[in-house]
Amino acid sequence: MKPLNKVIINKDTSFNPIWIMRQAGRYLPEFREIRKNNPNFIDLCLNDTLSSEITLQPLKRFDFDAAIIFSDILMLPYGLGQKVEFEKKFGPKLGELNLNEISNIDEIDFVEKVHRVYKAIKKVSSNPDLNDKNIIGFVGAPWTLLVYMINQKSPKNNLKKDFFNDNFLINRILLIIEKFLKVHIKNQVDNGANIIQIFDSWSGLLEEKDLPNYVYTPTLSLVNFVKSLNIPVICFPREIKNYKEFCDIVQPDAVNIDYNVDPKKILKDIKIPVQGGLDPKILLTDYENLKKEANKYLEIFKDHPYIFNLGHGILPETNPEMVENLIKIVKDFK
Ligand code: 1CP
Repeated sequence: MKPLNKVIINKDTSFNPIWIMRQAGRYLPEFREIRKNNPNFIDLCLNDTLSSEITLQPLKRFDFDAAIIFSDILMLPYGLGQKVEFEKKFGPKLGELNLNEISNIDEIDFVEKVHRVYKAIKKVSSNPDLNDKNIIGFVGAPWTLLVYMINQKSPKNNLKKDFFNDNFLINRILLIIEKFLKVHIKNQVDNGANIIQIFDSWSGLLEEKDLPNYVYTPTLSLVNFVKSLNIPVICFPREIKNYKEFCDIVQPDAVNIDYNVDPKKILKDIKIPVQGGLDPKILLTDYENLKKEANKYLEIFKDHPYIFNLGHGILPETNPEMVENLIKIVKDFK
């Protein structure tokens, strides 16, 4: 059995597997080297030779228990024909969203645009060195994708003023997103992904009254879909105020927590396996502090099925040596 499945399915508490969000990325010099010569980020994700190599980079250095495929949640709008670009120091920049156009996209058009992501997963999953590792496929949650597609850039500062103006449009787009997320998930699984993580990076932007329509209902539909494929599903409803309510309604197989929540409260409230929590900024401090903070999570969850991870993606300025230290701390704990 794969390490994450032992925890998620068997509820094994005798060890804590570890992987980290954005483990394939900018903190690694070998990634920056490839990135330097590949200025177009989407093209890089669609280059299955390079994207499979980037996926493997952190596993060559470190004893992680899972590979997460090098791609992006914004491959979905890209596959639907919306323009997606990444600008240095600015982040994602999306083109105008045309409902007529995305309504006319069919599954074949979509898969044709993104099939190289699946080819990369196939390459990674058929690598015998990864036989005892999980291969994590992922998608953005419908709400988070809706945010990028309508807002056309990161909502870091705020959502467009007229974001919620056209309810009809929003609900139509949500249904289209949900339909193609299922296509995207199915193809990742068919090519060897054996866990799916759903990233809802912007669920914290919503008021409580809007959660059922934008988060709970569409995410539940995806969670049920992944379960129907007999694959575990991990949800990350980042900065949601009520993780318990989310878990009660959406019922993922495991939940990733962000670094603002109190792990003791999570332990009390949540029965399903937990992943993550450590603030990525801790990796910018020193060994002693890292040990203290990592041990806090390991202690709190010592009798609860727990996958070690961060409370958000690793920061680009992280020293890879600190990742090495973290893995050792986690592996030596039990
Ligand atoms: O070199 C670069 O400039 C590219 C940086 C980068 C990388 C390495 C982006 C742009 N995406 C990725 C890869 C990526 N994105 C992965 C790969 C696998 C791994 O984890 O190693 C994953 C899982 C994602 C997921 C993703 N993309 C999320 C969800 C997680 C999160 O960070 O909240 C989101 C919101 C995105 C959008 C996105 N893509 C890239 C950036 C910088 C962003 C965030 C922009 C913003 O702040 O809104």
